[in-house]
Amino acid sequence: MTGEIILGHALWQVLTHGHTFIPVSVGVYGASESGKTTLDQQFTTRGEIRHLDEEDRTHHSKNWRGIQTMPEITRKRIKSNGIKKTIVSRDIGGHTEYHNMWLRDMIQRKVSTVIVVIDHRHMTNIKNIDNQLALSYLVDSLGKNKVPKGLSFRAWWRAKKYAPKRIMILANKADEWMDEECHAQWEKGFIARHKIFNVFREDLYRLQKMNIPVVLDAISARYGWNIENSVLKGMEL
Ligand SMILES: Nc1nc2c(ncn2[C@@H]2O[C@H](COP(=O)(O)OP(=O)(O)O)[C@@H](O)[C@H]2O)c(=O)[nH]1
Ligand SMILES: [Mg+2]
Repeated sequence: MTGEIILGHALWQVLTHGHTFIPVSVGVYGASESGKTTLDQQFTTRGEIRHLDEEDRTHHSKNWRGIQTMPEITRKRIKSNGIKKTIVSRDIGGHTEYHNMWLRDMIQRKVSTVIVVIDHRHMTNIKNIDNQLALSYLVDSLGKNKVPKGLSFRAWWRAKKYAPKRIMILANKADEWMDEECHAQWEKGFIARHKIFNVFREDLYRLQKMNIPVVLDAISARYGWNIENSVLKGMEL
């Protein structure tokens, strides 16, 4: 009797919310210290995330063939304004020696949504181009259909045709760089025009040419501001 009720309930869940349980493969990439690990923890835990120090930076060891071992994949439920989704991602480091892991992750898991986490370091120091390098690595690789090391034969085959469905560029640490005027701009839906994104415009046009839609938004991973909302909104594209 109760069994039937439970089964009935499960069936009802699948029929009404089926799509929310189909996990979306999300790839989170970006320069070291832009806030990828904090974002990963925000998806899992929510609330204020403790400050992460140098010893918390994400690193990966190599196997006997000299290929870095991928971290575990984790599943997270996100919701905003009544929309729910399950996302699957893993937390990869941002140092340049890990850039090829981003590409491998994208192709291996057929990532449909790429999130590039940037911060405001290029505004506080125009000589710092970490954020620009991270994005152009991805754009270059997609443009050339670059095949990373360490793929299985099947994934290698797929690599030549792979492209994500959308790319989201999330300007993190908004608690530090967003002022009143900018917040008003964000509320009106014009955050894409903010100067924090100016250095990326060339790469954004390149993505447009590849028919990959790009969404720009501001977040604060550490304080949990506009996280789930921006990601779910971006996925509608
Ligand atoms: N102010 C502020 N700091 C943040 C935010 N997100 C991350 N951080 C800090 O930025 C540093 C790097 O974060 P981490 O998540 O380790 O970056 P990762 O190297 O990209 O994984 C840490 O000191 C975090 O506490 C944010 O939204 N606001
Ligand atoms: Mg990290």
